[in-house]
Amino acid sequence: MSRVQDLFPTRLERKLSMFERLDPVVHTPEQRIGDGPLSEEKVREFDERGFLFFESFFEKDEMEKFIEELQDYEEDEDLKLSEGTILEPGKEEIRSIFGIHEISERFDRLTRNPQLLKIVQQLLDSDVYIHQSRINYKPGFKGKGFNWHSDFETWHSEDGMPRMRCLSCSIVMTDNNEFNGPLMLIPGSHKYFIPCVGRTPEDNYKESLKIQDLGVPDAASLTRLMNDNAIEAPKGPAGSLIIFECNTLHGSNANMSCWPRSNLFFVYNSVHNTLVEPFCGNKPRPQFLANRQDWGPLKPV
Ligand code: 6CS
Ligand code: FE
Repeated sequence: MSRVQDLFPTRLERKLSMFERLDPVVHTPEQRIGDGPLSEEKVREFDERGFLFFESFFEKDEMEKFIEELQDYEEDEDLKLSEGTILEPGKEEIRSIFGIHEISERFDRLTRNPQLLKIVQQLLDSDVYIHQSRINYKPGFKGKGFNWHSDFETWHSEDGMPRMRCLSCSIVMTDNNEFNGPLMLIPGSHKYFIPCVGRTPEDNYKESLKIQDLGVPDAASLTRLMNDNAIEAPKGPAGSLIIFECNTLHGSNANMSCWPRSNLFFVYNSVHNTLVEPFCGNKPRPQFLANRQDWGPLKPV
């Protein structure tokens, strides 16, 4: 069986230097970049920096019902035992719930918010479907951090995502401040692919979703990009929105405050970028991590 060519080799035995990305960031042709809710200026900012921040994209009180639902999940012992729920190392608090849009009608409807969909389509220039959804709870005092990484490096290697035509919408469910481990991003880092060293063991996700050791860029590459572009940590009230490109380097610190930093993540993939066999050579990851069953274009509610 002919395999799709692997343009982004990673999880290697030997280090390969970073190289410039091969795909456009904004897939919409220049003459049509203004066709959508984002101004041309905002589209160019996404192209240049690899993320956008919208304070109070949704009103704080719109988040109330979502927060109540998340609090119910924290008390749901069955849900805590399901494979799509990842606990913090101490095995008490929930770290992440994957496939949240398949568990909850309310969250599913939110994936099809008309304004959000139009923005995503304006950037990817295509219909989209949900590759992955998750809520990262990051509870007060107990929420551990996430090492620097490119989501695309994992989704290409472990899920067989061919190209960079995918982005994440992260909706801030509880106020993100400088103390409770806000998402940190390196502006401009999406323009480079950093091959990572280390072969991927089968069922790697059982470890990587707690502490990611594989697919973490080397310190020299991170240092170069941080010195070139600094680090930014968008902060804002519940309802704020961060849109970041699938290859933008991001991570976050542990939550040392008493306030939870619960962020929702919807990953929108172009219907022209559907998954093939994982490039790392392992068996495909479970459906709650990488959607292989429903690639139909999302329609607004
Ligand atoms: O393996 C994954 O798909 C997950 N890992 C991280 C650290 N970010 C993306 C995604 O949630
Ligand atoms: Fe990530």
